[in-house]
Amino acid sequence: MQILVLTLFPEMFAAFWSHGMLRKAIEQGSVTAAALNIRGFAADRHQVTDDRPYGGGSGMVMKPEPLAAAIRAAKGRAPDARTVLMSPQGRVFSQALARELSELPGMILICGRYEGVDDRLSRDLIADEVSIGDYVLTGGEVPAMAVIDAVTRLIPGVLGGEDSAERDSFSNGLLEHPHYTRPPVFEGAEVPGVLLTGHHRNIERWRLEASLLRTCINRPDLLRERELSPEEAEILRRWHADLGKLLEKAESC
Ligand code: 4HQ
Repeated sequence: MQILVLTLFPEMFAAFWSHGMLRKAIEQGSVTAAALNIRGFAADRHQVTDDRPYGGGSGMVMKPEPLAAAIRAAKGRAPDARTVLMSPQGRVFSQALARELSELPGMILICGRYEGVDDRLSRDLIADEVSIGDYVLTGGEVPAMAVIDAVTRLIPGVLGGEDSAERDSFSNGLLEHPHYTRPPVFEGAEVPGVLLTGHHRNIERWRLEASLLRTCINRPDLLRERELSPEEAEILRRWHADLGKLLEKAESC
């Protein structure tokens, strides 16, 4: 996948792509990544990229001409890439959207600053708008990094053939089960015994039950939206029966 980022702060991305899985993906050739400075596409001597808002008010707006020139230059370098503006008005980012984007040949991520970009830009130069959530940031750079991180780990070959991307929270609509490593006792807290038995069938069942319990407690909204597997339904029915018995006892109190 070809990734181009348009930003006023390209230096923010240097550390981002030189670490971890993204660095490996780039070395491996599965991903190419570059950040282009929007300022370099401003035509005037002072390379101005912002201006005062029509209609008045506080803050500045990103001028359309440098951004349009930057997007056209990026499209020249990555003709098949989708242009995506990072914006609170965009489609809310999710694992499903990450998967959709991971199937593209490329992404041109446009990062605004100040109050945002001149709205006339969105006409034909911007194919998609993505928000990483309902909170206000100072720029699109952190959202672009979140999108790149979530998307690149789904590109075939990037995770190194492991199945962890598939099992992660949200790829199956449930939160992940808890994880443990050595030592077996940490500050008095033990690792659940079943995980030390080597009984894979029991371990899988324990993990599924732990996933369901976590999701039930922390994110019941996820559980409501989800279609249960027969095994999951069976676990919920058992909880229901166990709670029913406890209630019967409570009612006689
Ligand atoms: N922005 N998800 C960039 C965001 C945002 C978000 C506010 C985008 C500032 C200039 N972007 N403008 N949330 O808060 O994507």
